[in-house]
Parts: sequence; structure tokens; C-alpha cells
Amino acid sequence: MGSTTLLTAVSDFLRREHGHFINGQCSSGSGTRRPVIDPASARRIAEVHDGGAAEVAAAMAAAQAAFNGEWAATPTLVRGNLLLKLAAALGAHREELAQLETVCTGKTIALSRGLELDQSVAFLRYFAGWAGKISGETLDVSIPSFAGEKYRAFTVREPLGVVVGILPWNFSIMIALWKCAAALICGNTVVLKPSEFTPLTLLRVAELAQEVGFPPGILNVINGDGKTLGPLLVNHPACAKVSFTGSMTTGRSVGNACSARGIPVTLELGGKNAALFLDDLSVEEMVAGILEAGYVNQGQICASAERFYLPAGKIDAVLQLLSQRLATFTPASPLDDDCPLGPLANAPHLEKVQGLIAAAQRDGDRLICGGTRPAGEGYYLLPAAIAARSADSAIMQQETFGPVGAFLAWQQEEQALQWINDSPYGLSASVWTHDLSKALRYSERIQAGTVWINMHTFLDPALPFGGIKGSGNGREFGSAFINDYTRLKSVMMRY
Ligand code: TXE
Repeated sequence: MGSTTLLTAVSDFLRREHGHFINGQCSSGSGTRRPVIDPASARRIAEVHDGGAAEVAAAMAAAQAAFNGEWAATPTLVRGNLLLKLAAALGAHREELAQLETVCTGKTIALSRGLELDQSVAFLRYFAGWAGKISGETLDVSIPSFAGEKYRAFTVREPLGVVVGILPWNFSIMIALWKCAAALICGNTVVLKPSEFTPLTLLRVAELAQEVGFPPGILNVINGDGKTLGPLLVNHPACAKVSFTGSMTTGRSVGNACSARGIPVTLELGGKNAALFLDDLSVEEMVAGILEAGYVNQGQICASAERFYLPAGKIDAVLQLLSQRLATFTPASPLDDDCPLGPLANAPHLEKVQGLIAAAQRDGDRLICGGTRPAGEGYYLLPAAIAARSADSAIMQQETFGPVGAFLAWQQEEQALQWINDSPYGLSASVWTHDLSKALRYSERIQAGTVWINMHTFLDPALPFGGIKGSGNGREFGSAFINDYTRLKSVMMRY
């Protein structure tokens, strides 16, 4: 195992003039140049021009024209086949895209290859498999017949139009493709707005889509400042739906704007996900579970666990062993094949996570390990464990979205279940025990969109994903996505 050398294709791509992908063409536009920073070095590796009203107008017009024209008339199996071709192109360009993702997000190259790229391919194939299967039903109606006439009624699932996808920085290909593939297989067209921090990978994916035969205007990417572009996109008359993943604050404002316009919105707004460990597990088993649930990708996964409820008799031993394990997470280049610890994704996020750790210490929560920045360049932060003062501690309530586990001892399982549900969020949770009957019963009582048992964070294309309470609404993938990306039309006839 060694360090990955950047492919020429990646260095050449970074050197190019970047902006947007509109109507089948790359265009840089003339907006302000925004630097793209490699989080491992904190150095500028590329630049992207910000878009504004002109680019929004062009992207929305292209997507609307494509929706009204060629795409609507494209048979669903042809749409599915294009998604399969895009999946094959991602497979063929796996290393190039993985490297690009790593230098833009700080994600380790192993995760970029094995999770970001391989899962993106899996999701594309899954959505392609829905071709020809998205349909309405024939209904039995009871209209009285006076002269022998009969009635037949059925429903059809129709695409909505132009879907706007507003994206976060943590999985800049995969989350975009969840939204894009769901929208496209249902017959919609898309305009995607990547995070300002990760504008590049999706531009390359859009080029590959074009190369495999996506007609112009079907898939557009527009880069720039979210506060400027977000309202322009959401309030554009052609915007028929928004699918947003990001923070609760921004998501709520996007949700309000959509509801003012009366258009549907899917919101995935993160969480303060809980993991409950029951007393029958060994200390070793608990630590293995905590590392899986809370520290993958430096905790920058919306479904990651951030608060851990442990039996009072074992919490000290667990925290001691966890500290030893976390000490082996030493900073390295995320391009190293076996990098134990990459950087956080961007400077404001690092600052936010550090601020929450400092605030916890001021509040009387106890920092067990980590939480400091190692010497050297880049946005690295040593993974932290914090023993919380109480269930109400801010560190048990506020999302950090970083490598920061907050721990609390329970005396009774009932008490822990109450703490889990006493949260404004409800994205995910996990229960860890050998007693499966108890785990299933607890899963019924936990308020979260997904509850894992003896596992955490794993997503599968077949399983719907989304939050309740402050974590959002709507569901991505599984069969549930169909409700979010189509509308139902009823048709009735007399004969
Ligand atoms: O999020 P924002 P940011 C959390 C994480 C992080 C915090 C802030 O805790 O520290 O959010 O990150 C666009 N109208 N998550 O600032 O602002 C913006 O350009 C419309 C959790 O990146 O929510 C970007 O494309 N759009 C999360 C997207 O919204 C607007 C993953 C998300 O940005 C907008 C990432 C506006 N007014 C961060 N303002 C998760 N749920 O997984 C900005 N945007």
C-alpha cells in the first residue's frame, strides 16, 4: 500500500477554466472566481466562476426546453439505459473521479473509491431498474349506471418538470446522483447546484453524461454562492420541485420558499443521531460499534451517530479503550491508500466543530481525548470523545457533523430511550445488543427515519432514507422516491 499519484486526467482537469454545465456545454461564465481548496493542504487547487441570474436563467430554460421536448418523448427504457451507461462511465473513470473527490473533500481515497464511486454506480443501476415499473393503477369505481354504460378509471404517474437539486459538500457525487437519477428515471430534467466547497466533481460527471448520450439540457450544473443562487433557482417559475440536502437552517428557508410557491420539496437536514448500547455487549464490541457508527469520514455523514448512550457499569472502560483506538487515527494524506485520518472538508466547518468542542468544555462536559489540531497544514482535527455532563448538554443536542462522539451513561434502558427521542432531530439511530427481540421492540419506539440494529450508517438503494421532525421530510430511494418525483393523475372514462 502506498500513496496515490494524481492521474494526468485529474491534474489537467484541475487546471481548466471551470464554471457550469448548461445545455450540454461547459461554460465558465464571467462571474467572480472562487478558489477550490484542497482540505489536506489548505491550498488552492483550482478556480470556479460563480454563476448568477444569467446562468440560472440559461440552465432553467435549457432544462424546461428539454423537459417539454425530447426527454418527455423518450421511452422510459431508453432513460434507464442512459443511467446504466452513466454507471458504466463512472466505473470506467472510477479512479479519476475518486481522486478528484479526495482532493476536493479530503475524503480518504479508500472511501472515495469504495463508497463514493462504487455506491454511486450501485444507486444509478438501482434507479435504472425502475424503468418501465413506475406506473399507476386501475381502479374499481362505483358510478351508478342508468342505461348500461360502464366506467373505467386509472391513475398515471407523471413527471413534475424541472427538478432543482441543492447539494452539500460531504458526498459530492453520490448525493447528487440520488437526486438526479430519481428525477430522470421519472421523466423530469434537472438543474443541480453543488456546494461552493465542492464544485468540480459534478462538472466532470455531467461531461461523462454528455459523452454517453444524455441529450442537452437534461442534466445541468450551476455553481456559485448558495445565498444568491438558491433563491433564484427555487423561485424560478420553471422550478417544479426542489430536493435539498444540507443544514437545518438553510433547509428550512428553502422549505418555506417552496411552500410559498406551492411546489413540492424534499429536505434532508442532518441530525443528532443516537446509538444505544445495551449491557449484554462486551466493551470490545461496544468500541467497535462506536467507531463504525460515529467516526467514518470524520463523522461527516448525515446519518452518523453523534450521541452514544452506554450502560453506567461499562462506560469508563469503553471510553478508555475508545481513547486508545482513536489515538491510532493519525493524520495522513487522504491520497494514501491506508490513510487512518483525513482532514475535515473545509475551514468554516473545522472552525464550527472546534467551537462546539470548546463550548462543551466551557459548559462542564469532559473532553476525554482528541479535539485538537495536529501540527502541520490542512484542516485536520484529532477525533474527540466527550463525556457529557447531562442529557441536556449542548453537545448531546446540537449537530457537530464532525469526529466528535458525545457519551452519556444510562442506569435504566427506559431512561435512555427517552433521551434518544428528546431531540429536535429524527434522521437515524441504532440499537446494539444480542437480544434481537428487545432491539426490535426498541426500534418501534425510536423516533427516527431509519433505525439500525447492530450496525449504523449503512445505506442501501432499496431502503428508503430520510428524516422526521427537524431532520426533514420526503424519502430518497427505495420505492418511496416515486412519490417525491412524480405526481398522480386520475383518468376516468365512460364506455
Ligand atoms: O450548509 P448549507 P453548509 C451541516 C454541517 C455544516 C453545516 C453548514 O453541520 O457545518 O451544515 O454547512 C446551499 N438557499 N451539513 O454551509 O448552508 C449551499 O450553497 C438555497 C449537514 O455547507 O445548508 C449548499 O449547496 N440554497 C449536511 C447547500 O445549500 C442555499 C451536509 C447546503 O448548504 C442557501 C452538509 C439559500 N439561502 C452540511 N444558502 C447533511 N444534511 O448531510 C446556501 N445554500
